[in-house]
Order: sequence, then structure tokens, then C-alpha cells
Amino acid sequence: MNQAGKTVFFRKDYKAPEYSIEKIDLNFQLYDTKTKVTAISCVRRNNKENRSPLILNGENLQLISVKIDGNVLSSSEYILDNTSLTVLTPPAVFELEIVTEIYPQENKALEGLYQSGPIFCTQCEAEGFRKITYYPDRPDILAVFTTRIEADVEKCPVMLSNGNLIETGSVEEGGRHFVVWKDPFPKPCYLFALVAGRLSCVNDEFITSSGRAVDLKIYVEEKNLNKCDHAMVSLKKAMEWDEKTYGLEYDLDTYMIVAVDDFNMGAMENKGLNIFNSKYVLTSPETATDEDYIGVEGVIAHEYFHNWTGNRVTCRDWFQLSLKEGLTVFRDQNFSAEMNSPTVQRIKDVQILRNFQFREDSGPMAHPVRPETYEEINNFYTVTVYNKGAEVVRMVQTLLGREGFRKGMDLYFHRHDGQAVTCDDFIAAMADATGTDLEQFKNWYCQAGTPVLEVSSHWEADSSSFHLTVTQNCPDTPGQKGKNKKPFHIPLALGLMTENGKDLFGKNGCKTEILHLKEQKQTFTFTNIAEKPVVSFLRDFSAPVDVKTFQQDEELAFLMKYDSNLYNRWESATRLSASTILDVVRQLEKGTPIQFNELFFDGVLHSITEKIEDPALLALALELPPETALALQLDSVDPDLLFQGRTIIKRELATRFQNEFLFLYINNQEAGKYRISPEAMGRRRLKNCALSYLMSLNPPQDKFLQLCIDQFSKSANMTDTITALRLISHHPGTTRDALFTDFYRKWEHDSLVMDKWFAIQAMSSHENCLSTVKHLLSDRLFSMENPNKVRALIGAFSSGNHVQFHAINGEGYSFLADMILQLDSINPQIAARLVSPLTNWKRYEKRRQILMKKELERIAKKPGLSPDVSEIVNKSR
Ligand code: B3K
Ligand code: ZN
Repeated sequence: MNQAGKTVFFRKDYKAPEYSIEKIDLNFQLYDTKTKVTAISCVRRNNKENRSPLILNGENLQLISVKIDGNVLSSSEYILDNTSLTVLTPPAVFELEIVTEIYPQENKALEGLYQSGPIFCTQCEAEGFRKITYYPDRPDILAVFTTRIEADVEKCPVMLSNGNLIETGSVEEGGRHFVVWKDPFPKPCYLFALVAGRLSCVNDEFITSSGRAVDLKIYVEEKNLNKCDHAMVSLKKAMEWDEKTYGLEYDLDTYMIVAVDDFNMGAMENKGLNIFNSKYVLTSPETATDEDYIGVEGVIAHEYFHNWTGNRVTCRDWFQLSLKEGLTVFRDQNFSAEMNSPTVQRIKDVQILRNFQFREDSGPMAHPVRPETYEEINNFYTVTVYNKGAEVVRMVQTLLGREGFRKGMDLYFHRHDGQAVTCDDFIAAMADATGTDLEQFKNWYCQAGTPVLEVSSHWEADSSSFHLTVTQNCPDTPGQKGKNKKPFHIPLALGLMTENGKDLFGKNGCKTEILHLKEQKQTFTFTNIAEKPVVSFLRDFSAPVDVKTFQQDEELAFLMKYDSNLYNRWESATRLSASTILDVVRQLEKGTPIQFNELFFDGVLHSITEKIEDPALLALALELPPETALALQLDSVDPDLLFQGRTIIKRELATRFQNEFLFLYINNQEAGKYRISPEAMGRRRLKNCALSYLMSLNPPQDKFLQLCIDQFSKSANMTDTITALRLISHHPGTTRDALFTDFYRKWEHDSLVMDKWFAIQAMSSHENCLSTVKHLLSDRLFSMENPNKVRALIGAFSSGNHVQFHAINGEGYSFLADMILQLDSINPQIAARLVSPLTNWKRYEKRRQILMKKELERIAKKPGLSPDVSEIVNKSR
């Protein structure tokens, strides 16, 4: 227990389970107002001597009966409370039958069995199975599941569960039918799934490399049948990629995906039956943006890859979550890189890390990739566990090389297939397969915080040697003092370049060397360096660290143009644009006349007038860092000045390079049919980036406004339509209102498209934004019970509209607190996610600190606050 009386779980307390469940037969009888669940498990005590009680988790269940080997237990033979059922003296081996009643139609937390519209579906990870029946709800108990589902034929013509369909039939009770599914692979209960409802199906087939045919099925509402092509193609690409890259084949005869509209996350990798948020399945050029297409491909692949990294080899306990999530994100990132552009993908990976994970790492919720403690596990599905976890796996690959990494993966599966294991087991397989010492490397799993690197160098002309000194320091994080932290083993990918843009390293065509930083301070010496080199540091972002800028703007401008590592070109451009903006912010603070960093403007001019090698990369370099990322580089953030500073730079660029941007806009129009190839997406991105500059001019120019309106009305693809609408959203007036009304009329039938309509309005920089958002809460298409809608309106405003959310009157903060309080009694997981923008209050200037803190206190006071929200709020106060 902690001070607030909440149960706290510690990694060090792990104990192997007292009982195993070899198999479980489930029977679901679905009705309109209730569902009867009968669970018959074969239970075996692991410890022969010790006759300990059997503790089963269970929440929100109506217990009907408990039987052991067919005999009903009397109430003195078990203890029942709000979270568990304890059978006091069970035999060593027995059959346990438990009957419960549950109420999916009332389940708005979307965990356990619930209804998305009329469709029954489940979400069990992490601890949702305990809302279905009493069971030891922990990932290290692996059982064979057989599931019978019975329901009304009309309402639920389709009834699905994990594994293979082994029986169907009708039941005596009129108008009802049943199915039986059996999953031959023992699995933890968090991978259980059930779906029942009126669904249509798109079918395809995949032949595995060993020649087995796998039926592929995507279930959606009938009206969406024409929006599944991209998801199906993505699935087949993912299956092929996993065979080619890791030799991993799919193992069941059928792979099913179901899309539902009400879902807490992106998707869920239930064995053989993935359940998806429809946002990550449905696409069509008219309704989905390029980002949506990429998102669908990535999430489909992610869930598919879990079949091996997560399902076949699962987690021993939830502290090990990154074992499956970090590894699977790493796998989906590499897949997407190969399917699209590796550099663009790497930049996006790094943007997520920098803009979100670094923030988490520097705030009150900072935790290691493998946390030591939690109150509510759902709060630990974080960018640290997922994305920093993926960076940790990437570093392993960098240290071992691709071949070594593959050997490590082979050994990992060879050793642990069918087991529930730990992050240590993963590292041990990597080390043993390649004979590498990864002991120090493991610090990445247990130390929180982003290591800060400082770099200095000098070149000695006499000896033609170059010395590079790097120090590492990891800041304090909650519960972990920086000075007690041990140095990390950090792979540093380094390039040295001559003044005329040549790489100095050239071994086997590799222009980059990997240095191993293991000490707190280390000097690396390079000989035969005949001229002072330009350092291209941390190529491809080879470690999740914060490198203090050590180079002059001239060097950054040089690297931005000539670095042979394309990722580092972008890195230098971003550093230069961030420092240019922050320079202006400082001048605004001081009230001195604004002076610009001309090197930055020269660099931009160079990049927009030179021959364009990759439009997507150019667009990424031209897109200025978001305020949330810039805020991380300031000690005391004034959001108004930050917004002003960024806007000044954007307008200055637009003013100086108006003709160039117009040229880019016109020249990157897609002639002919809409395509979603990386090239076509890159050109659209660049064109829309140019338009965004033209639309930022002050005063606005009618001819560019017209360009934007034309794009809105003529475009046949959602990327262009929504960009135009977004750009216009910052310019209130009758034109803007007319376009928004127009869009509403056209798309009100499409929930996913309408999410965009809500989000764009919530992200308008105009000062009436909050009142628009409040007004939209009562739009008939908005619903607090639909997570996508909550994210689109409330999430977009509080996390994606820095300047308006942080308005100095504090209304953004109190609005968010009101929403969190309201949502907490509907869906605690989603409510807890919304708290995030308030947690970093210490980064802001004094007046905002007080206002933000006040709202955290107000939330904390709510009687009966969920453990989800309570943990985050209390850790942040
Ligand atoms: N494993 C799920 C996430 C479950 C979240 C539970 N709160 C999706 C994924 O990472 O693939
Ligand atoms: Zn995952």
C-alpha cells in the first residue's frame, strides 16, 4: 500500500504461481441484457507439499456457482470479495467449474467483454479477463482454451474466438445457434478474445514458405467492406517479411482481424483473432490520409508480429511488458522502413521519442523500460516501454550486427517458444548466441531518464590525430538519483567528414564507425586524420540520448547540406531550426529587436532551390519542430512567447521564400491517379508543407487562400482535403465556417472522417478555440463513450494545441480537469491518458504552474477516483 491507500506492485515481489491451469473450457451464452459465462478449468497444484489456497482474480462479476469435481462449494469453502475468489483448501488436481453473469452492454470501460454498438467484443490485456470470469489473471499461466459461444442467430450471425472452428449448430432455445473454437496453443488469458455480431468478411489466402495455406479474414460492418484492401495487402506483406527476415511462419490455419469503432487503443494481438480500432483497418483515398495508410500498415504488421514476439513467447509478468512491446515495435519499425523510406521512418521514430518519450522521461511518471513498480498496469503502456524499449532492442542489433542479432533471435525462440519469460532471458539469448558481454548494457532496462551526452573534440595537425571526448550523465528520476546511476553501454555511430563533404571512414564501404561508450567519460582517438574533420555524431540516432549541441551553426549548416547520412542531415536541420526559433523566443523575452540567424535561412534557401532528391525528406526538414518539442529545451516555458517565436520564423521563411514555396507547391502536384507510393506521399507532403508556409503569411494573401480553398474543393483524396481545412482553421471567418459545414454535410456518416473534423477544430491556434471545443462537446456526433472521439476533441486540444491549452486564464486546464473527472467514471483508462499534459507543470512559468497544480489537486480530491487516474495525478502533484 502507498500513502493514498492504493496497492502498489513491485517487480522484486514476483513469485511463481502456486497452481497451473492446463486447459479451460469456456461457454458464453449471450443475451441482450446479460451474458452467462461457464468456465471449466483443469487445475493442478505446482507444489506437492504446500496446500495453499487458490486465489482467483475477479471484478464486476455476479457469481452464480463454484464447483470442484462436480460438487457445489458451500460459502464456507471459499472467500469472495470485490476483486477475488479464494478457494480455501482445494485438492492437488481437480476440475473447477465457475458460473458467472456479466453485463457487457453496461461496460463502458471497454475492458473485459463489452459492446461496440451492437457488436460483442473483448479486450483482456492487461487484466480484463478477470472481468469475464474468476481466473488467475497473470501472464505466466498458459492454458489451452476451448470456447463455445451461443447467441441469437439474427443479432450474432458471426461468432468468433481464438484458434480453429471445430463445431457449429443450433440450440433448442428458439432462434439461437452456437459455435465452438479451439486454440491448440497454450496461452495466457490476456490473449483470449471473443467477437459476436453482424459482421461482413473480406477473405484472402497466404501460402507460407513451407507451403501451408492460411485463410485471412477481415471482419467489418458491411458498409466498410470496400475499405479493407490496404489492410489485407499490409497483412500479407507483414507475413512475408517475417518469414524473410526472421524465418517466422504463421502457425494456425486462420488469421482473423475484426474492426470495431469503440476501442481503447490501436489494436490487440489476441491469438488468431486480432481486434482492431477501425481507425487502423479502414482506408480509402477519399477518407484516409497518407498518415492513416502508413498507420494501418504499421499497426497491422505490429499485431501480426506479436504472434511470435508476445504470443508464442510471452511475458512472465507485466513488469516485462517491453519484452514483447519494445521488440515488436522494433520489428514493425523495420518493416515499415523497408516498405517505405528508411530515412523517413527513422525520422518519425525519433520524433516520437524526442517529442513524447523524452518528455515522459523528464517528468513525474518517468520509469525504466522495465518498471520496478506500478499501481495500475494500464498506465505503463507508455512511450518508454514501447518506443524507448524499441530503441534498446535497436541498440542490441547495432552492437551485435544484423547477423548476430538474427542468431540471437533464433536462440531466443529456440529456448523460449511456449514460455513466459523476462527481459533478462531475451538479453541472455542475444549474449549467448554471439558470445557478447551485455551485462553493462542491461542498465538500459533498469535505469530511467534520458542520458545527456556532452561532446568535445580537438584535432592535432602535428600528429594528424583527432580526439573525441564524450561524457554521459543521467538525470535524477523519481526514486532514482542521477548520481547513483551507473554508466550505460552506448553505441555511438560516428562519421567524420572532410570540409568538402567526403567521409573519412571507408572500411568495407561503411562510412560510419560504431564507438562503444561505456565510461562516464571517454576519449576516442583517430589517427591519420590529415585535416580537421566535421563530426557527424550519433548517425541514425544510434542511441536514445540527448546530445547537447556542441557544433557551431556553420557546421550544422554544412551537415544539413552534405552529410552522407540522410538522417543526420535532417537532425542538423532540426537543430538549426530549433535554435533559431529559441533564439527569437529569448529576444522576445528580453524585448530586444529581433535579429535572425542568417545561416539558417541560407540553409533553407539552399535546400529548396537545389535539385530535390527526396521530397519527403525535404518536407520533414522544412516542418518546424512543434512547440511541445521546443518546450523541452526551455527551463521555464512561456507558451505565448514560444508560439510567437515559432510563428515569427515561419512567417519570415514564408515572406522571404514565397516564390520558392509557390514553385514547390505547383511542381509537386500529382498528375493523374492518386497513389500511395512513398514517392507520391513524399510529394504530397512537400506540396502541403509549401502551402502551409504560404498560408502563414501575415496579412493573409487572398491568392493563397484561394489556392487552399481550391485544394479543399477539388481534391479527391483526404490528405489534401484535410490539409486545406486545417490550414483554413487558423483563419476564422465565414469562409472557414462554410468549409467546415460543407465537410460535415459530406462526411457525417463516416465516424473516422468526422474524428478529423473534430481534431482540426480543437487544434486551431485561434483564441476562440476552447469555446468551439466546448460547443462541439454537444454535437450529436460527439460521444464521451467513444475513445476516438475523446482523443479527437479533448486529446487534440490538450496535447496538440500548446498555445491555447496553456492560455494564461487557466481555462484550458480547468476544462481538461472537468473532462477527466467526467470521463473517470466512464472509462478510467482513457481518463488517465488525458492527464498527461498537466503532469509536466514544473516546466512552465510560475503563473501557469500554480494553475496547473490547482487542477491536479482538484482531480485528486474526487471521491472514488479510479486507480488509473489516481496514480498519475498523485505522482504528479
Ligand atoms: N498489446 C496491446 C495493448 C494492450 C493495452 C492494454 N491497456 C496492443 C499492442 O501493443 O499491440
Ligand atoms: Zn504491441
